[in-house]
Amino acid sequence: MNADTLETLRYPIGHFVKPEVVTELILADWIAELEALPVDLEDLVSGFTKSQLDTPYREGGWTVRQVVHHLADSHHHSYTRFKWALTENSPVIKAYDEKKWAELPDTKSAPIDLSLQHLKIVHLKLVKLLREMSKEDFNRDFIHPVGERRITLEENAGHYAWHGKHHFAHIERLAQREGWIPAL
Ligand code: NI
Repeated sequence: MNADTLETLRYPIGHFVKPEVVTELILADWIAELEALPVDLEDLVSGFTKSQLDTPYREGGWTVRQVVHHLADSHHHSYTRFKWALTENSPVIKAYDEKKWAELPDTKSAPIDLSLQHLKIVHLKLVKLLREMSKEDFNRDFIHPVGERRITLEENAGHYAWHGKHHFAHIERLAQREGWIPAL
């Protein structure tokens, strides 16, 4: 397998690139994408068999089950980061070891319905929050301890809209390659 293929498998929709200017339209699109993710994901995976759920999305990658649980873990963190930044001044957030988290039993082998429900509720609350945030709220920020990077809530919204689509594409492309769903 050449490097290009591995890159395409790992980043099927490319990396997140923050637009120079985030217009209200772009922000509204990101929020709509966050709103759609849990339902789209459930539609995609709810008919999968146990062995399909335990298939890695690429050689050496996470299984479909791990990807679904990772989305719940990750977006739960993101929701908390929004709340921290809205209530504290530039707080330093806590990173977590997502690779090790993905090996814990609630991620490695638990029914995906737990995380589909978790993700659905977290996104309902997150979207409610985002839809009522002002421009000033979106300019608030937190500090990520890795590289001490300052991340605005505007960027965080875009990043997690991308992150949902990124992992959705992992599962969708796998299902198309395997013939579980029709290819486009
Ligand atoms: Ni991820």
